Amino acid sequence: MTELKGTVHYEARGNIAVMTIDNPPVNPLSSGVRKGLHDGVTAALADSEINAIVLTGKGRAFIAGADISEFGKAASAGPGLGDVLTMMEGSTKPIIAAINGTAFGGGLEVALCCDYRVASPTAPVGLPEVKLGLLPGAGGTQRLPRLIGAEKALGFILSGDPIPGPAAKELGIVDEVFDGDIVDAAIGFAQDLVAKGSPTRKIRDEADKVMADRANPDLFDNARKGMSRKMRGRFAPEMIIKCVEAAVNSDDFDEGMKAERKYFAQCMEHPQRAALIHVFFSEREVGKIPDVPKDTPLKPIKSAGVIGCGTMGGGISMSFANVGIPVKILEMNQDALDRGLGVIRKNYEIQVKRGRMTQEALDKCMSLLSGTTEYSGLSDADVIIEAVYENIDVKVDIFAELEKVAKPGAIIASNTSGLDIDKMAAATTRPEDVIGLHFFSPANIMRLLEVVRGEKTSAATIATSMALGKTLKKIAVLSGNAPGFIGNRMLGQYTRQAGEIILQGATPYQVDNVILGFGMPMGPFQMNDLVGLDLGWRARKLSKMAPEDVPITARVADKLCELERFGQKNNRGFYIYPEGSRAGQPDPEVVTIVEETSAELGITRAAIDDDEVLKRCFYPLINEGAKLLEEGIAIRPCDIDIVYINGYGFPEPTGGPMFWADQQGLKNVYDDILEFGKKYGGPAWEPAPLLKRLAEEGKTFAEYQAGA
Ligand code: 3H9
Repeated sequence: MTELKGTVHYEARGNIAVMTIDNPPVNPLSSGVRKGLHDGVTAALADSEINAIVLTGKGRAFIAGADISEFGKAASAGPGLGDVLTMMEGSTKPIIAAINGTAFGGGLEVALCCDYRVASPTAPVGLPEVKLGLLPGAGGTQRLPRLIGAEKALGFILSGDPIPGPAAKELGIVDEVFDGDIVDAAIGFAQDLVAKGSPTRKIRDEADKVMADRANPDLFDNARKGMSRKMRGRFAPEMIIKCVEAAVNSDDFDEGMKAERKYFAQCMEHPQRAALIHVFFSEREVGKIPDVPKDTPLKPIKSAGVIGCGTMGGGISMSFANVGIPVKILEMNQDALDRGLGVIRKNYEIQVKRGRMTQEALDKCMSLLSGTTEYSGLSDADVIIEAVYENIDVKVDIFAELEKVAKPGAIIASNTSGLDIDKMAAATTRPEDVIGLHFFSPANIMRLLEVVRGEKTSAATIATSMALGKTLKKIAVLSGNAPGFIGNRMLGQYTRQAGEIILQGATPYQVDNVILGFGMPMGPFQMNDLVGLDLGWRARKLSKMAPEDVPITARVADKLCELERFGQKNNRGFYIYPEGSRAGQPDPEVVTIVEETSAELGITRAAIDDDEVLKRCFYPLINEGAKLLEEGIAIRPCDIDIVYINGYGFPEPTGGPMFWADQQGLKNVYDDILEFGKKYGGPAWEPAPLLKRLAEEGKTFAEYQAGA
C-alpha cells in the first residue's frame, strides 16, 4: 500500500475538537493530511460532545498549499482535496481556521471552506498559485470574490503576493487577528459561537458581493489592462480572470466551480506550469552543495567592508545596508569616497520619491555606511569584497594588502565577473577564506549572487557565503572557478552568435525583436547599447590591437564608436535614443554599416528566419552549459537555470535554458547544432559530449540531474 505523507492530530478540548496538521516543514496538503482532515471532521461530526472544530498547523505554517511535488505525477493516495473540502464546507458544526503561520494557496482555500478564520498578526496569507503558472484550484477563485468582492479578489490572486494577518483582516479575508496563542484564541472564539448556538457560515452561500460586481462591467477589462509587466506573456493570469468572471456572472456556485476546474486543468497542462514549478524547486535545490554538509558551522557576518565605491561597490554596499549590516567602504581618496556615497544617497532618494522607501529607512541605511581611505579601516570587517575594475594584477595587489589587515577568519572576496579566484587567493596565506562573490548590476536590485569557490576555499567560507546570499535577499548559486564562471561563459556564446548573425543577413533589430519576443527583457544589441559600445573599443585601442585581429563580431560596434555612437550614454549606438528616452529607435545608417561590414569581410548576406535566429542565439549557450556540467563548474542543470533567470533575464516561464532545452527535446537541439555546424562551422557548433550522449540516449538534463 502507498504510504501516506503527513498527518492530522485530533484532540478534544472540552466540547471543541482541535485538529493540528503535521507535515513538516510547511504542512502542504499531502495525501496523509487530506486523509487526516477527512477523518478528523468525520470524527467531530460523529461525536455529540463536540460543538465546534478548530483547525491549525504545527510549526511555522498553517498549510503551505497543495503538495507541489505531487503535480505532474500519477494521482497520489488519499482522498482528493475537492472531496475533503466539500465535506468540510458541508459540516453542520462550525469550523474555525486558526491561522498560526503561512496559509498559502490550497492552505488558504482550506481556510475559506471553514466557517470562520482567525489569524496571528505575523501569519502570511496568500494565493501564490499564479507564480507557479496555476490558479487557485480549490475554490479560491469562487469563494474569495464572494467574501471580499471581485476587484479586491482579482488584485490579490493576480499579484500572488502574501499579506500579513492584520492586512488580511482589513481586506475581509480573516475575521479576527489575535496576539498570543492562536489555538487558545480560536477555542475562545469557538466557545462564543457555541454560546450562540454554533452558527455556521458558508461562503458559497454569500452572493451579495458578486451580485454587486455585476454592475461593474469594466472590472475585468481593467484587470487585464492593469496586469503587471512581470505577468505579461503568462498563461495563468487570463485563466484566473475567466474564473472570477464565472464567479461573478453565474448564480450557481457549482457552475463557477466547474469553470475553475476547467481552467485549472488547462494551467496544469501548460508547459509554463511545469517550468515555473521547476524554478520553485530549483531555487531551493541550488542551496544544497553536495560536499558542504548542511550543518557546516557558519561564520558570523555582522559587518562588511567593500573596496571601491563605483557602480558595483556602491550597489553591493547598499545591499548590505538594506538588511542592516554596517559597511565600511574603502576608496583611493576622500573625493572618490564622497562622490560614491553621494551617488548611493541619490539612489536611495529616488526610491523615497517613488514611495518604495521611507525617509527613516534612508537615514538608517545611510547611517550604516561609512568610508575609509586606508586598508587598516577594514580590519574589523567579517567579510571584505573588492569591487574594483576587472584587472587581475590590480586585484592580486589588493588581496596582498588585505592579507595584512583582514582579521583572522574574515571572508575575503572578489566581485570579479570572471577572473581567476585562485590567483587572488595565492596572494594570501589563507586561501581557505577566499571566495568569489559575483554580484550583478545593479547590485542592490539584481537577485543573483554567483558564489565562486576556489581550489582551497573552505566549506565554512562556502556555506557562509551561500547563507549571506539569503541574508542579502538574493539567490546564491555556486560555481567552480573557470573563466567567466557559469553566467558570463555561457553569455559569451550568445553574444558571439548575435554578432555573427547580423553579418550573415539579419539586422540587429530583427535579432533583438526575436529575443524580446522570446521574453528576455532586452535583445543583445540593446544590451550592448546599455553597457556602452566604447568599453571594448577603448580596450582594443589601448592594447593597440591590429585591425585584422579585432574579432569580426566586434567590427560593427567599433565602426559605430568611430562615429561617436557609444550607446545609450550619448543617445546613439545601434539605436538612436530621443533625448531623455531609453526606448531606442532603429536607424537605417546602422543597417548600412552592417551591410558594408559583411561585404568587407566577404560574407554573402542571406535572409535568416526568426526561428533560426532564436536557435542560433540560445543553442550554443545551452551547449556551453552542458560543457560546464561535464567540467563540474556548474553542479546541476538547475543551477544554470537559476543563474540565467536571475542574472540575465532568461524568461522564468521557460524554466531557464537547460529546462527549455529539455522541452525542445535534446535530440532536436543536438541535431540542429550539427546542422548549424555543417553550415557555419566554428567551435560554437562542436557539441558537448554530454549533450551528445543524452540526445543519443533520448534523455533530458532533468534525468541527468537525477543521476542518468
Ligand atoms: C496550490 O496550492 C494549488 C491549489 O490552489 C489547488 C490544488 C488543487 N509543496 O521554501 P522553503 C518544501 S499550489 C511541497 O525552503 P521557507 C520546499 O520545497 C501551492 N513542498 O521554506 C522545501 O523543501 P526542501 C501554493 C513544499 O520557510 C521545504 O518545503 N503554495 C511546498 O523559506 C521548505 O520550504 C505555494 O506556492 C509545497 N506547497 O518558505 C507555496 N512548499 O527542504 C510554496 C514548500 O526539501 N511555498 N515546500 O528543499 C513557499 O512559498 C515557501 O516554501 C514557504 C516556506 C513560504 C511556504
